[in-house]
Amino acid sequence: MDGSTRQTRVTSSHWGAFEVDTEGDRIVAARPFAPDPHPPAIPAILPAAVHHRSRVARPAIRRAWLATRDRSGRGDGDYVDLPWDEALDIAAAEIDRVRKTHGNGAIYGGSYGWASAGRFHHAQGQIHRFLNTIGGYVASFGSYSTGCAQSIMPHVFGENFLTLTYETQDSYATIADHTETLVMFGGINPKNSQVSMGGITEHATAGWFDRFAEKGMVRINIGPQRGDAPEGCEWLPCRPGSDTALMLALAYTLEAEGLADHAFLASHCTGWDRFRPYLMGETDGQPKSPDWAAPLTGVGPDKVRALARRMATTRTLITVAWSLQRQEHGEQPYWMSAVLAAMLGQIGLPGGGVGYGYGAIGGIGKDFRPIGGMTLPQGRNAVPDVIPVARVADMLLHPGQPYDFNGERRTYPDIRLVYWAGGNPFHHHQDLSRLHDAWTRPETVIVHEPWWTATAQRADIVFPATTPYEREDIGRSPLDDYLFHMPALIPPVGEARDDYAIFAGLAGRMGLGPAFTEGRSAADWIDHLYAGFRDRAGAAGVAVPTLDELRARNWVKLDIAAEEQPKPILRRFRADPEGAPLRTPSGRIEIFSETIDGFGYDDCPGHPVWLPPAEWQGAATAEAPLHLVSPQPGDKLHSQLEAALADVEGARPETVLIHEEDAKPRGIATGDLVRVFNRRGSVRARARVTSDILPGVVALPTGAWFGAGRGNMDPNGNPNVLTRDVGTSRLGQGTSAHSALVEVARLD
Ligand SMILES: Nc1nc2c(c(=O)[nH]1)N[C@H]1C(S)=C(S)[C@@H](COP(=O)(O)OP(=O)(O)OC[C@H]3O[C@@H](n4cnc5c(=O)[nH]c(N)nc54)[C@H](O)[C@@H]3O)O[C@H]1N2
Ligand SMILES: Nc1nc2c(c(=O)[nH]1)N[C@H]1C(S)=C(S)[C@@H](COP(=O)(O)OP(=O)(O)OC[C@H]3O[C@@H](n4cnc5c(=O)[nH]c(N)nc54)[C@H](O)[C@@H]3O)O[C@H]1N2
Ligand SMILES: [Mo]
Repeated sequence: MDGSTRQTRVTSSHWGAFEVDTEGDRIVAARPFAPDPHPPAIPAILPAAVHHRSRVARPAIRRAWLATRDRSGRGDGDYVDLPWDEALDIAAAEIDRVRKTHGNGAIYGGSYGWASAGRFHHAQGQIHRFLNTIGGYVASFGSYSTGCAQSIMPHVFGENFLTLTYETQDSYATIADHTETLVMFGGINPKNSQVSMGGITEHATAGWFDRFAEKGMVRINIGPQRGDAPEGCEWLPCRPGSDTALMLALAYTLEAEGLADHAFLASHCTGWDRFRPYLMGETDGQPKSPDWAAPLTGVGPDKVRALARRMATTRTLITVAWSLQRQEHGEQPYWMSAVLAAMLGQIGLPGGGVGYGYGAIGGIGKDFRPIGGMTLPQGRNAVPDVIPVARVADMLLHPGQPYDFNGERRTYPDIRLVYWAGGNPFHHHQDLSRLHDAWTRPETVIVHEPWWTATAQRADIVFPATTPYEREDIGRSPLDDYLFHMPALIPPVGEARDDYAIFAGLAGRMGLGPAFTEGRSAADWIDHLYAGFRDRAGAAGVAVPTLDELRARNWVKLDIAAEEQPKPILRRFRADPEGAPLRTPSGRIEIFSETIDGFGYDDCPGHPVWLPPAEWQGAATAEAPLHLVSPQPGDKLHSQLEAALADVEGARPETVLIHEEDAKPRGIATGDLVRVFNRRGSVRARARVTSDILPGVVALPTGAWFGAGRGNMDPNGNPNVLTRDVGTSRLGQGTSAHSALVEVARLD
């Protein structure tokens, strides 16, 4: 022990605040933050993760790339450590070469990923500012979380999807007061609301469900897993990918039994007359009745009729998990849920209508006065090219090839250099073998990472980045009411540098130092950004301490609770559809969209329709008879902290849930090692046999580090070895992660 003092301070993260003990240059313990009523267990693993042997210690360059600019061997593990100056010289020269030879449009900097919670050192802001400074880059649109919804929902409600969810949906308080029936497609899972981008301090979802139960609210979880909603909710098992059929059957029942609100459909919607003939079977001879839907969904017709009647006669809120649009034809359940809610005529009423993403992140359902945030200005991107974020492998594999996206015909750019900071595509992208092939195309791949992730292991130049615990920052999210000073708890581990310092070093070498830094150190930027935030908050009537005061106090709770916040857009539209129209072409909710119809897409026509995915239980084969869903992990955020979690005895491979009826004929018992596989690849997993999952469905969470070379079995259990890399449709082009068929066998 060196006589250095033990210190305890609080910091923030995407999964909330926590207390950290340090001794000298080491983090020795992390504990829950006292004001948090339901603190997650995630921080406990932090000390082991921060000081893990898999930290990137020094700048590293792949030996074969350095020698011959080899592109085929990415993943070979053979690196040369270099001093910072030399590595930065090489990287700056290479970026310069690419932009001068091929133009900035040959640099892909979409760099998707969650990175860390601090506002200044957020890797996405840093990389985009840097790439804009040097002349621009090919960017990405949307997210893996909600990319498909971000494309379809503006056509339906006329709002940006995130504005719609964050600014028009009811808070849990309003739901508790008004909702009588809560119909949750894909559940609402407190496990997922542990996290929220930028931080979430008081974890409240589980507490709200206790309130809902006390109030006698009927809470129905529709989907493949009982565990997707808190205990005490009713579970209506439904096949993954079939929700649109179930929604259509509910809608059919409303119409057939005279329960639909035709007055609301006439006053607030457009296109009911175009949709009704499809619903009732006049256009295709197939009424979308509960009997029609039953073999598709697995839900009995009587249950559907009873639910439709209850929804029509009580204050009903339909909620839809983000997972429903992370699948092939994900546009349809999203659009159809809005049509179903419109038929109930409760949109804009407190505790009624439809809401998206409750439970997905902890910030949704909270209700705070907006006081603005704190972000590093990113500058302007001189390159107009943008790809839908989940089409990255298509882009690398097919330069120059045309593709459709939300009414536009676009062309994939010819990418020579890929730059990633703050994301892990070899964790998050679908069909990792295909991504591996795509990854051999660019001439150079540069990655900033604290850990040797699968992505870092496939980069030519790896810069070791600090974690948030090794640098000063401010923690603040618009969906949270706390403000944190995040102190540098320990010095950088190894030779790690902040993303800001790395980019400043590159910009300087390219003669653009002052343009990137504006002459500010990291501390100057934090001062500057904080001052702007404090001014805006002050203008909104919210007192925020000075930065020095905040440093001394470590954290404060902001007085931004909204007393029954008016949710303006849909409330006003309901009260006055002519005076406060939506920003759709018709000014109304679009049940039929002339715009979408005009695109002429057979995979997303002018009104919601049932379109089966290519891979789901309805298309099960002898080789791949089980539907794989790949939810978010409960014990961490995506692939973060995985290095240390994987060290825990028995933790890897990851656990796959399988129904007893499927386990039995395969001779599988809880604890058995199994192989989950399809024609795209195979992974090792550990079975847990349960009756809380629909027979024919297996669930393997995301986040295990992809640990295989191409074509080999992944020993750790990353589901993206198995998922299918296709867009949701030509409209949304989101990820189809939840649409995959697999087989499971015991490993002996
Ligand atoms: N099959 C399947 N796949 C999915 C999903 C699914 O449901 N099913 N979900 C998708 C969704 S919604 C998402 S959001 C993605 C998540 O995918 P990602 O956001 O890519 O996952 P993370 O593990 O959070 O990756 C963040 C990386 O940034 C690194 N990092 C952290 N802090 C810093 C920093 O300060 N600087 C730098 N340079 N690096 C840092 C971390 O070590 C980590 O490797 O996964 C997607 N993939
Ligand atoms: N602890 C933790 N929380 C997280 C994250 C994390 O990594 N860890 N990641 C965060 C991120 S980035 C995001 S985007 C959100 C995602 O939030 P969600 O999209 O809500 O979460 P998922 O876990 O992908 O899926 C929720 C459930 O949907 C069900 N499901 C899958 N397909 C279907 C279907 O076709 N129909 C129905 N009805 N149900 C289906 C599955 O059983 C699954 O358990 O979670 C966030 N929360
Ligand atoms: Mo996400």
